[in-house]
Amino acid sequence: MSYVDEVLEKVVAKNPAEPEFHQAVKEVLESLRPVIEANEERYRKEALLERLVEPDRQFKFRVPWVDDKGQVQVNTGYRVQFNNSIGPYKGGLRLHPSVNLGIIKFLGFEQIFKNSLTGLPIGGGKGGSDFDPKGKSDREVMAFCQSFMPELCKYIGADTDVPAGDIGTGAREIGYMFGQYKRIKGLYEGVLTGKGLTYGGSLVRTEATGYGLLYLTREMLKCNGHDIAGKTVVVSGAGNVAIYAIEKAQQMGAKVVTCSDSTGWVYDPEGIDLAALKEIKEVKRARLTEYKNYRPNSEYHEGRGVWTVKCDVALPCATQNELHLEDAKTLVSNGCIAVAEGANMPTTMEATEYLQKNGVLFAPGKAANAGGVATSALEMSQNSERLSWTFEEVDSKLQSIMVNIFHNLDDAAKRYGKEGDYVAGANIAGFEKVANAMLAQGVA
Ligand code: NDP
Ligand code: 2IT
Repeated sequence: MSYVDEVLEKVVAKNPAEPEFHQAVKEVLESLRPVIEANEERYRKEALLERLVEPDRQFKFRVPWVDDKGQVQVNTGYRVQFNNSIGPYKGGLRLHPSVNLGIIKFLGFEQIFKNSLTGLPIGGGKGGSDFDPKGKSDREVMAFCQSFMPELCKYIGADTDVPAGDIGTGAREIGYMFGQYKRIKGLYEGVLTGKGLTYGGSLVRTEATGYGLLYLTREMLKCNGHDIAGKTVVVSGAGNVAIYAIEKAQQMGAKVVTCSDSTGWVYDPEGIDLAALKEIKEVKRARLTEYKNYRPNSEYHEGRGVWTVKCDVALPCATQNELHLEDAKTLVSNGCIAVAEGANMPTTMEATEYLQKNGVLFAPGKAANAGGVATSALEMSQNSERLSWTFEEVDSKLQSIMVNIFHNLDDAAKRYGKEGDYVAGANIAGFEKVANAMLAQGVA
């Protein structure tokens, strides 16, 4: 049996009931086959793949807190420190009722390669909780965050592990967590990124994932003879990534006609009204059903459906496995030319393969959404030198990082005879740096 197949089998056997983790490992290892085959003897002897798929350590802990009725609630907290061979662990905290160890492990595993692709010195980690911030008062969210941190703070630090936002964790949650870390440790350090601008945050971090997604998408389109200006774009999600992807797409002259949340989706043929969307989601924390009050000519539909809308470019920006094979078929038959993942692993493997086979340009999340974590690393740099850079300075660094990422994965794909396969390119380019560092640092 090939080394890759052997390791894939072991991952499933050793980590039962973690389907998302299996999926993430399978996608990466499948596309690394040519690299592994070229170095099989050495990698086997070094157990390089076994070491790569086993987190350095994982923490699971109780998070008790008191709700507004005086009732004690209990959630589960997680932090998985996956690989720190190229820098301190770095990755977000997801707060969503669906969170379990397998989901955090898939996200942490993806983060290793994503962080490597940024070219910055950050390792892979991820954490979160099954706590649902939706519908909770600010006081309840603070109570949760203040109970989450006393345990989490034992494992993190500016030079060891630096968490940030993800689904359900935005500036409000990061603020409460930072305040609690500071109280417990008595340390004012860059232990979290995505902080507010008055206490060590970086300009552009809020916008970074969505903006970065568009910088990479524009480069991918340009290198394949297309211009983002004038394109019709469909976006899923209505959170941090989706909102700033829509903003940048509009600034680039594209027309974005959809967005969605977990209850339904909006089709606005004249183009999404960004000010209305920001007010609904960022200020009121309300449902998309409200969008029609601002835009009477738009349509609201329950359930999922953004991929049925005719488009040139599709940007999944909500969550994992939200774009299925059937959706991919619809996109292809509607003439879609490019899909770029703002979310982590939003496209199933079958859908990805179908899109690629049918000539759709496909940018995987670990490359396309790397602008968020890259700007987090820029926030870490600013915290270390105790300075703040201007918006223009951070934004221009973000642009070069995203353009570089695209060319790195394009080149890596070409080196292995897989021109245009950006999934393979991203996995190979991300892996090479981490593998070199692991081998250089000995058995660890
Ligand atoms: P937010 O919490 O800000 O927004 C998430 C959006 O996706 C919301 O509109 C939410 O709807 C929707 N959503 C979440 N879960 C589901 C679900 N199970 N089914 C349907 N819709 C869902 O999160 P972000 O925008 O930060 O994150 C979105 C994606 O981008 C995630 O995959 C995340 O891992 C990834 N990502 C985020 C980065 C960041 O910097 N924030 C960086 C790189 C990747 P509702 O509000 O109704 O739940
Ligand atoms: O998935 C991701 O890259 C993030 N949620 C951002 C992580 C970070 O550390 O900024």
